Amino acid sequence: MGKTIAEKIIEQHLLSGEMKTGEEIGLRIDQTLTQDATGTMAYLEFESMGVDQVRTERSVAYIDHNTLQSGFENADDHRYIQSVAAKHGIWFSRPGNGICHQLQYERIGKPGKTLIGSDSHTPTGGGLGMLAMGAGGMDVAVAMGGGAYYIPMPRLIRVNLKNRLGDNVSAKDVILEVLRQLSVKGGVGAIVEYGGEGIQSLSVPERCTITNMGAELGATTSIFPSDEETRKFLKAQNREEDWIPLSSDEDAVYAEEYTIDLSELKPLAACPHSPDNVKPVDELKKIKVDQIAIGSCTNSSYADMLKVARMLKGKKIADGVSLGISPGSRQVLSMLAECGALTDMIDAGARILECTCGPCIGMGFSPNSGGVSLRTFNRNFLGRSGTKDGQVYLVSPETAAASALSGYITDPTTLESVGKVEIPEQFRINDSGFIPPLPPEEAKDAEVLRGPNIKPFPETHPLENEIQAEVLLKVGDNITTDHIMPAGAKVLPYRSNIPKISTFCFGVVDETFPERAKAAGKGIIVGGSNYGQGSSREHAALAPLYLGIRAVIVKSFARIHMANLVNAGILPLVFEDPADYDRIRQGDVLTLSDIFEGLKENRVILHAGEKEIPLRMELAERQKEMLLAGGLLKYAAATGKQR
Ligand code: MIC
Ligand code: SF4
Repeated sequence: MGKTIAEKIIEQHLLSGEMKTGEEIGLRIDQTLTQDATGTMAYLEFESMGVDQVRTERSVAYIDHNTLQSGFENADDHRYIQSVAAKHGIWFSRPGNGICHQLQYERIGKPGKTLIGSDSHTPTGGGLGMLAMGAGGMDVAVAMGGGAYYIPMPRLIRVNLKNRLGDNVSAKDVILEVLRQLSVKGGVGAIVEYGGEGIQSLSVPERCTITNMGAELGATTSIFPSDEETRKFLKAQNREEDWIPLSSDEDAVYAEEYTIDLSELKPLAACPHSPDNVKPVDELKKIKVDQIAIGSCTNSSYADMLKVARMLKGKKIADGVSLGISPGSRQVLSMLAECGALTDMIDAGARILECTCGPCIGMGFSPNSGGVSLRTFNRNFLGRSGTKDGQVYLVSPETAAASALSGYITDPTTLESVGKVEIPEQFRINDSGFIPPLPPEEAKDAEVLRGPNIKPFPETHPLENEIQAEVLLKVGDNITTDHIMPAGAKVLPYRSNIPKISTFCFGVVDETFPERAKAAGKGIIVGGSNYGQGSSREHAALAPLYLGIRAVIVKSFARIHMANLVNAGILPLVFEDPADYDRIRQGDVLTLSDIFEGLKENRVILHAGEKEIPLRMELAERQKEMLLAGGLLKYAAATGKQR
């Protein structure tokens, strides 16, 4: 039987398990990445493992999220990450060098390799033909130490692309269409592979827009073949030797198949507050826009920026609009400067922001109250922009630029075509933003620099046979990690300070939660389906852990968040009958007894007063051992195994 692209890469990296859908497999990891907001924790965890030098082919620590530095906290964290990276064989990417995913595919990623990153948009690398996945910081720490990365073997979804995109229609519209069809849950437990003759017309950066936002499908990852387009891109980055051909076999078998005719696509927008709330831009044209942000790891490539510059050239943005543009990397910014496109943007009235995540994670440039903000980003969850009632629409760079000119949401196909932007023959290469690690002999004596904002890892608890606790919070479906552990300029500086950051836990849902939880000392959270979707931030598990949460009971979990709960020693449980969700109220005292017996069958009975409710566990044997030990770090210390 023929193989899919993902199966070929998995087979070559398989350390344990069988490639049967749903069964746990362990993978050898070639490359890792961290960013600063998740990196401090990941490196503290890595240090606790006592490994001198990373055992991957390449590990990179990027600084791109927490770059505001409105106090000592972020600067201290950057200094800590730089020093810990130098000591342990990890490359360091300076603040200002660019956004991790953009840089990774420009300068580091290689087709056919495995990559995990402590960021949910790590699948961006799939546009280059990598098997690239988002993971919790602890899992990345383990992979840096040479340990396997474990996932349930995904099912394979194939998306066939036909024909070519029309004028001013964009790769972003392709992924918005996939989201419209599949929803934010449609990719859970799956890898999405793209194929068909339509892919030939998509450049690597365009493919990376699609794989990047595949994270919003809940997918484990997304991947494109590595073909002549890939070779062309790597050659223009002076890295042709990193190219290998990679494609699926003719008779490869997929669990689901979809076809999208690129020539029929129209500009689309994801409306507030979910990336799958997709509507044609044409239907939104009466909406007045306050703010526009162009950039993020989804749409900040040179080609994206050039299209925007072409649309803005010689024109002026509408008076009521504030336009912020953040190029994805120093390479993109310097090329825009060199060709004059930057001047076209500035002259049209754009504010040029740093080459960082910036507004995407509420690090400045928040909209006015109730303001409509059009963003070329990937997430529009409630409150993520930093303005709780901000109305964020996710659109293509073309739609963003067209709307900046008119002041209303505008269909860019009604304007003159910006034409196709081809990959340049040669990108501008300047790797001075990457700092290599110290040679191992020098590294031994190198000091790791820690600031006062770095607090110890919270205490975890070995799983007990009985948990009796109150439901401290009951939430609905599609709760994101932005609900659980909000980000933004006020909160992000405390990513290495769990006691402090936990005071913001569930802030957008119920501001009283942290105090109530702390007072109760022990508690349970109840949630709906797709609980924990979105970011990979393990803080969404570590803050509840610190606040005393022992179990989370939901209709279904998002993959990375469930792994993070187990790593933190919190018991994740799923209603056998989703209707039982309605039988529990916030404030109920619940008892889970005979948990050890239950672990054997992955099943436990919940007692809520007179009611008995059957719950399922979706735990691999390894995860059960981890819970019994009190989380991954304790498990690793006790067993001497990294996993
Ligand atoms: C995000 O886009 O939500 C983030 C910020 O990049 C997160 C990581 C984090 O919370 O630090 C992610 O996607 O994993
Ligand atoms: Fe940064 Fe936004 Fe991408 Fe997350 S989604 S990595 S915050 S640009």
